[in-house]
Amino acid sequence: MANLINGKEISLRVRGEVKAETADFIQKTGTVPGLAVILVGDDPASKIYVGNKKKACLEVGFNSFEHILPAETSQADLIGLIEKLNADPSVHGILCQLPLPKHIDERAVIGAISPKKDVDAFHPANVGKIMIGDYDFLPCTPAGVMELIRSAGISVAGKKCVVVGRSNIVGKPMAMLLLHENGTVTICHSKTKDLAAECREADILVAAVGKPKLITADMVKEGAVVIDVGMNRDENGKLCGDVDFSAVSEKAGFITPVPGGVGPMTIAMLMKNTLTAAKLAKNY
Ligand code: L34
Repeated sequence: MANLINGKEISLRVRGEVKAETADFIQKTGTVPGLAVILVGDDPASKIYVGNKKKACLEVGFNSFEHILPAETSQADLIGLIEKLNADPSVHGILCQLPLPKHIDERAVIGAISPKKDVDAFHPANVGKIMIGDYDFLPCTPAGVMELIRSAGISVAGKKCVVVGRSNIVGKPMAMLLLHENGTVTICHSKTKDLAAECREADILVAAVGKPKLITADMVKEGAVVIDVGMNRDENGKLCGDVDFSAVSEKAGFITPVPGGVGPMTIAMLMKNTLTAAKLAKNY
């Protein structure tokens, strides 16, 4: 039976550290870190994630500014709001929850956020900085995965790492962070010839596709570290990841659950990035 990597517990520890540092920062600068979160439309899952972000802000001592806009909001109005937030000194971090409605160009919106307030690290300037290893922010989900691996006492150096999924927000930056820690990294995707064979080579397997039970026990090496980034609903509406948890946990050495794995870490890392943004704004 695999060791469970408990994201809920680890995220609690990280948020506790951010809370203590925030109290110190406020005392020394008189500035309260502020995070603005924009949600366009009423996707039920996004509403839960945004709600969890607000709760975390209040818990660590940040100001939380929520902007809930109707699904019909125009791209120009959304970018107008972002420009206002860029200029607002009480806002240190800006996050526009994805996905956006189809009529809005995600790239244009991400590009409108000031790189200094881009606590998702999705802006091309920040993506480029990550690529060369000289960055202020790391994207929250991949950074959360690295923290889970570190907290479990697992070293990445020299390990075979397989990332399944190549999205700009998880798969690609995930591969880069594992590479920075000296992993030997393979990225798999829908055109990969033999996904099962690639996965079986992995000492560290990260699944970030969005397909329930894509990763089955036969695709996992005995004793491997399995990180499940998937956030899906199964046929009964129950939350599940990309990994067939019950079967894979018999074979893996370490495994993360869904819920209570990567999700809470994404939010903890967002808190860390927001504090970093506030420090940068204050030259602290
Ligand atoms: N801009 N858009 C932007 N930044 C992000 O970092 C995100 N992401 C992803 C979706 N869109 C985004 C998130 O916030 C995914 N994501 C996210 C955040 C939190 C949780 C899941 C996904 C989370 O709190 N998960 C809980 C369960 C929540 C539930 O009950 O549904 C967990 O324990 O996994």
